[in-house]
Amino acid sequence: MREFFPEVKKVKYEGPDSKNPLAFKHYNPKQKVMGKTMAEHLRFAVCYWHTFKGLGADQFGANTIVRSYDDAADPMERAEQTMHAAFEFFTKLGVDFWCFHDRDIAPEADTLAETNKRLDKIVALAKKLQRDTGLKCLWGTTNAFSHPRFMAGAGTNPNPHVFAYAASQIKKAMEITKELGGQGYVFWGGREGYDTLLNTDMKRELDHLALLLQLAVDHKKKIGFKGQLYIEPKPKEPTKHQYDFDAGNCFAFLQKYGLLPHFKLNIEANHATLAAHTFHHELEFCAVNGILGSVDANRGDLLLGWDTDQFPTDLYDTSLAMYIILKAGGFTTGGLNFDAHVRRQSIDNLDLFYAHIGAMDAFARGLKIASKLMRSKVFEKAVNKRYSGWDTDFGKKVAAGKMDFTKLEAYILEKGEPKLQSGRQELLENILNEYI
Ligand code: XLS
Ligand code: NI
Ligand code: NI
Repeated sequence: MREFFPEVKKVKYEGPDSKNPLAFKHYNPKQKVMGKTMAEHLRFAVCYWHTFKGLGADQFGANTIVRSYDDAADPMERAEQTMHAAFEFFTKLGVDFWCFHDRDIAPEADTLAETNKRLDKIVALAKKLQRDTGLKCLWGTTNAFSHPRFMAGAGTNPNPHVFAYAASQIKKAMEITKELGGQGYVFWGGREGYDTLLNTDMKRELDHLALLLQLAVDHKKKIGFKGQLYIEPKPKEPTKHQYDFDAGNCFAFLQKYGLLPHFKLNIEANHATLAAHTFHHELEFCAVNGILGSVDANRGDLLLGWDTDQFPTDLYDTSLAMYIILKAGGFTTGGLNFDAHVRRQSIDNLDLFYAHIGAMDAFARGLKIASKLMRSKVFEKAVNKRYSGWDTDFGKKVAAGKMDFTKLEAYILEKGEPKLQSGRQELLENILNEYI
């Protein structure tokens, strides 16, 4: 068998004192943290698109990265080699999951029927490689945004012919995800938005987007696909305004159209910051509303206003993210998918390994820090204290809706000004630093 990543045999855990850049210092898959192994908590996935198909091209320049699996002249031979290379990488790195778009794994042919035949061929290979290696599919998705036919959207396209194309593509992508035992299926509305309202019927577009999702729910049932459906919010890019702007926006949309029971969210760190939220905020919003599903683990650059999809290395981010995930009871079908790509100048195979190793270690440390926060309950205690007025007889009566405006006014007329209390932000930030 041809080896595509000969530089690395197998990435192992060597502990915090190791100086080996190709070893984990913190991610020890079998180590137990709060009753589960690190691997069970973190459920790491490698994404197919950036990792194997992203070769460094940007809006200003061509590919910079040359990979050996990409050398065959025939597109299907290239797709098969890429699949072999991907499973070699997954195995050497030691992740349990992978994620893909339909168009990442097999190139489009001239007709939908031909394209679907290609998909079947590649999916048979992927299924065999999953069996051989024990790898699992975290989620599949459709690329209904790259092809020119989707320039004005997929579900939100002004032309029903394009809507039908998107539906056909999603149908097939759900079927192959089921075939691969996928634990989830993601909808990221790549061009489901608008660039100018002067040519846009927003009401229709929102209705049609909801309809497409409802048809997907129906098809899921029809084929007996058991995976969790997710929406991945993003506020902008490629369109100026995306309908799935952020978690709050998706929550309202799902409720309005009666789709809430069928969907959870896939929160991407960089999309949160593009929406002027923190990653932490988006995760907490999902957790308190019962829609926390899965995570696209990456980071942006606050000095750049776009989706840089960098590998996560910030311990504050990973610690606070894992803290919320642990508080919410941990992942069930979801996991941490590295929707991230190496920088354009990071052209070596080794850079792909360094990127993933660093990200996995950053989340392993985040998990350890979060478990300490959970055990000490330091923030939980501070928050409970801050809201303790609501646990008094008076607070309970107000919360239960037993005090109308007149009674509340009478209370103030009798008691006067409330006593002020400090929010203690600086102290709490110092405490967080102690844990990190
Ligand atoms: C793009 C999105 C995309 C989704 C899958 O910004 O993050 O990669 O995760 O379509
Ligand atoms: Ni993503
Ligand atoms: Ni992104």
